[in-house]
Amino acid sequence: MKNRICELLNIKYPIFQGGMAWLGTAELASAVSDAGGMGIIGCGSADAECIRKQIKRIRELTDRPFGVNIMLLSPYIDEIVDLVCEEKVSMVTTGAGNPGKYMKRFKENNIKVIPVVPTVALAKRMERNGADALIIEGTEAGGHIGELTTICLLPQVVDAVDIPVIAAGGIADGRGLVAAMALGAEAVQIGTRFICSEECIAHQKFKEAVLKAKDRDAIVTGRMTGHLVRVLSNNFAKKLEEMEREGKTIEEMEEYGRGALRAAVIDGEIKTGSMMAGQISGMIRDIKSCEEIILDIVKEAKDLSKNIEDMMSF
Ligand code: TUI
Repeated sequence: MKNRICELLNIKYPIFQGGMAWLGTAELASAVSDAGGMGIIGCGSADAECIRKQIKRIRELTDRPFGVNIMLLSPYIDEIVDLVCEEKVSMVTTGAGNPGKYMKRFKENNIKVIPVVPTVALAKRMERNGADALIIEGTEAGGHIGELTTICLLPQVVDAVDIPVIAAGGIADGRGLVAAMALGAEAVQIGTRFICSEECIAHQKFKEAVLKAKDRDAIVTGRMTGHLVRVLSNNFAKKLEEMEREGKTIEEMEEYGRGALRAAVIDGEIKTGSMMAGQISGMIRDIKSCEEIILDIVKEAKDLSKNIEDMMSF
């Protein structure tokens, strides 16, 4: 049996790096691609000129395939879509919305499209619209999230579509890769683990906050407004909760949150900034190179699948 994701994208290992805003830089993405995975430049809310530079830089750094993650709530969404078409990027992933209205343009420009979907309904719709594969992201993930867990959403989407599915949310090691594959995924996408990589430009204080986090420290904000965002608990998260209790408007909370992600992850303001990270933070103990992270995951997964075969000899 061949792996359709590795074939589709011409990569060695079925491991994507999540397209994290501010952190999905050319340096991080090229390190992941060079190690045989799929490096992804994260646009977040950056403008097209900034992302054009990142694309130019990654092409200088590596000859391997890479992708661009388009955050659909970006104020620069139209110029980012123009940019990836102009630059003939080979693959885009999309997040935080429905990319339906851009599908035709992506396809006309030969761009493979892999939307992140949080539900079975959107997965089916994206398959009908011409998506090449899907990323299902469970609520374990960091940042902007849906309600369903990876373990429940993944097999339901796998059963509902014929295109390959990539699992995201709560995966950071070989056990996670094997589990995802057992549930029908053909690849995994990993974000939080790559924050704690040597090549990630995250502020040392943010990396240390991820390393220090325990199982229950990555909490969800925005339950009342329905705009769920998972962050490591701190004064910023508590203030948002308080604003929700006080019935502040979404606009007021957005205003409070503006600039908070950059403050935490780049400037190291770990008390007052937004430390987006997944539930798996509690399991991450060290900083390694992207190559080490990927090779460790692959080795652990291969060893584990042999052990499972033995355990199944009943
Ligand atoms: O996009 C993410 N995670 C993110 S994006 C981000 S930065 C940000 N900046 C400003 C505002 C909001 C976020 C931080 N983390 N993950 C992928 C993802 N996509 N999670 C959930 C979704 C999603 C949600 C709804 C995808 C599609 C969708 O469709 C709704 C619809 O229109 O049907």
